Amino acid sequence: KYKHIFEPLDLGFTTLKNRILMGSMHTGLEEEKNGIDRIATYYAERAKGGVGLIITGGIAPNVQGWTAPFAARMSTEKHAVQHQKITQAVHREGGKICMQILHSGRYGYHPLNVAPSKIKSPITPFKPFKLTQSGINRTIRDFVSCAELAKIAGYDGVEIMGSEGYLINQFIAKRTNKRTDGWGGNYENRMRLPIALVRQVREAVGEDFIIIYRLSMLDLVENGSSWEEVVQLGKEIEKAGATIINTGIGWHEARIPTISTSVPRAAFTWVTKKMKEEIKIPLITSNRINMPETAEKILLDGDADMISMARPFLADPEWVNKAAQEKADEINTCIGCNQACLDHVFEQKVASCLVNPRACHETELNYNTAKIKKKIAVIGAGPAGLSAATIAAQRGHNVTLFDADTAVGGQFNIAKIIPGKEEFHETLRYFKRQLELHGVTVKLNTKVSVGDLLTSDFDEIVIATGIEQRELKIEGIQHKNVLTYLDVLKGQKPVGKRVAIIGAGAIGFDIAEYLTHQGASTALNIDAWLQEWGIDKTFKARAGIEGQKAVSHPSPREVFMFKRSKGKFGGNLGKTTGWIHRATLKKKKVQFIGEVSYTKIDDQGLHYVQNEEQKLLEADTIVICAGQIPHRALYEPLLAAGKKVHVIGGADVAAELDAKRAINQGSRLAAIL
Ligand code: MDE
Ligand code: FAD
Ligand code: SF4
Repeated sequence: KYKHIFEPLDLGFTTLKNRILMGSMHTGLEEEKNGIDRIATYYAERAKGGVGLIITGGIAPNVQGWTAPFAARMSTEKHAVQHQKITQAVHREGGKICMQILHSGRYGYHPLNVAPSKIKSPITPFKPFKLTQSGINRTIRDFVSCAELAKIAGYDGVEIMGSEGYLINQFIAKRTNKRTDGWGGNYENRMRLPIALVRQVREAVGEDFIIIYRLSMLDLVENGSSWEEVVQLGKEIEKAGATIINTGIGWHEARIPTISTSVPRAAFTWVTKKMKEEIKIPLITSNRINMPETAEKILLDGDADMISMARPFLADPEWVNKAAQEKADEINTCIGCNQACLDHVFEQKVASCLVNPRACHETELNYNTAKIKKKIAVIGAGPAGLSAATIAAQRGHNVTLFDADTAVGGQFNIAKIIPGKEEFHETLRYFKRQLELHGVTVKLNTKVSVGDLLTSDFDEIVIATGIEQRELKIEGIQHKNVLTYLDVLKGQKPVGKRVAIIGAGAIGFDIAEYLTHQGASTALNIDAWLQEWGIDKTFKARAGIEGQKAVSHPSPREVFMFKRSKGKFGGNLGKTTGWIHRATLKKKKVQFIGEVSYTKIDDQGLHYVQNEEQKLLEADTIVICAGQIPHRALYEPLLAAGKKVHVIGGADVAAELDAKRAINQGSRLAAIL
């Protein structure tokens, strides 16, 4: 079925067994105690899962190139010997692995960082030192030595990170390179560094070593490269001896989303396709590709020679084997949420995956066959209950899953309605298939009571009953114009033309996106999405954006968001996605009204106080998104009656967007039941 995915790629001196690349991801394990052992297990599991080639997370060639203080670096033989554990583990499983060399330049989150010019990035607090000419020569030597050490470490090759706005990009773009010497000024000078790096690395490592160059094909920042410049560099990189060119889209400081869930699947493969007209060596495409159908179509259409997927391998190490066996419906799909992966990494925590808590925790979290087979009841089929039930059953237990609703999924059935959150359907599909595969008995439309459980003969009871909405005490809260977010999303109650949202947490933001949107979600339509973010598809605009106007569909209603606290709206949203939600609502002209206290709601609308001044927002609908509390009425009585009972997910701790915690807790409990 996926003929193109499984066609080997002959590189001359070596052959990759299929067209799937596990893209580079820094996981934070690199810097952990026992990190090398943990990372070796993590990569080996992906190699065993059938992936054609793995690229490691970025490893710095020297201290200045660190992403953060004491980040992983390959600059001594000792480092190389340590990494042999990783390469041996991958090779034992029949895999291949390249090491990414990443010099972060001014993105380095530390005071020793360097760049072509002394200009601070908007997303880091540290102003870089300007590299001197001899500093540049030393940097090149460090890259070369890093590649040689990677070879000693047993890697099959290296990837030179030339995208995402890191050091190499900083040299190439006028935005960050204001030098007047031989490394700045005209384009020939600005692209000297990457060409020198590829050429000198090739000379040092010989012919039978993979060199991938990650080329920033669309910078998505002002004063980035034009398409002609990108092509010119691509050709030079090919000449300098690269084996493969990988696609990079957008700098980290770009204010256009490139990998989050609201980005349509395969939204940027048209860029790689265009480059294929210019370059003879194999090209890899990337960004928001997460299922075999999408990958196969890209290859079939000739947009690229290989597909890079990174996060999908956190979500499911067996992705490739499942595709090979035509079991795509068993793939645990990456939903692009960033909640446990990129958000963790940018907060300098070890990465994992919302849908697969084992990711990067392979040495400590395992689902071994249970020694004693038990009869287990799981009450509530939201993400917490689903993960607990499926893993317990996978381990051999006899599991019954109850839910009061007509379908499994809990709040995910509501989340999937939000435009840009369509991927949540995949998680539901995955769990439904797991329920079948592991023979869980599912009892829907069944509201379970304490009495039911007291008289039952279950060995263990897992309470995963989710949340209740927090009640707000405002005069007039019972007014007919007041709705809760559940009335709107689940009840589909009609909403007026002028809406006040009370509460600006994550659900408030989701509701605002839902209410300001009409028609099909742009997350399902690449052209509409590109227009919404002002990205030029004709390759005329510099960096894909200069001079472009973002055109979003106007909102069908006026929306006003209120919160009581001080500070930035959406300040508690995910680190790598919060800005996207803020930008989206600004495009829809949502107004943010903070530091208020609510007085009352009546026929006129919402009365509130701001800056000690009494104010009125004339609104025809007021939507309450004022938080949640755990719904766990079953727990205490069962505990008191001496039952073996556990509570997980929202029923344990109610925090707004916390499927990460729910699935993690459900999985970890099921692992030890
Ligand atoms: P923030 O709140 O968005 O920004 C802070 C303030 O700066 C302003 N800002 C800007 N102003 C002008 N021009 C700009 N371009 C610009 N950018 C930001 C903001 O408006 C804001 O000002 P305010 O509104 O408050 O007045 O967020 P932050 O600074 O806390 O964090 C920013 C992020 C780094 C999280 C971020 O921007 C990120 O979300 N960008 C997108 C990243 C992305 O999705 N990239 C796609 C690929 S990911 C990848 O390739 C690998 C990443 C992992 C690397 S390691 C790589 C190798 O393996 C992680 C290394 C981490 C080391 C610390
Ligand atoms: P729930 O999903 O609430 O499931 C509880 C289940 O228990 C329900 O199906 C209910 O019917 C059932 N139940 C309750 N009582 C009984 C009973 N007595 N008998 C039988 N069944 C019972 N989280 C994220 O991490 N990222 C997001 O992007 C995200 N977006 C969201 C968007 C929206 C609009 C909403 C509403 C939520 C979102 N969430 C998100 C939150 C996430 O869905 C919850 O954290 C998660 O669903 C909690 O899982 P749970 O299994 O604990 O509870
Ligand atoms: Fe994908 Fe979310 Fe898992 Fe990251 S945490 S790998 S984005 S599903």
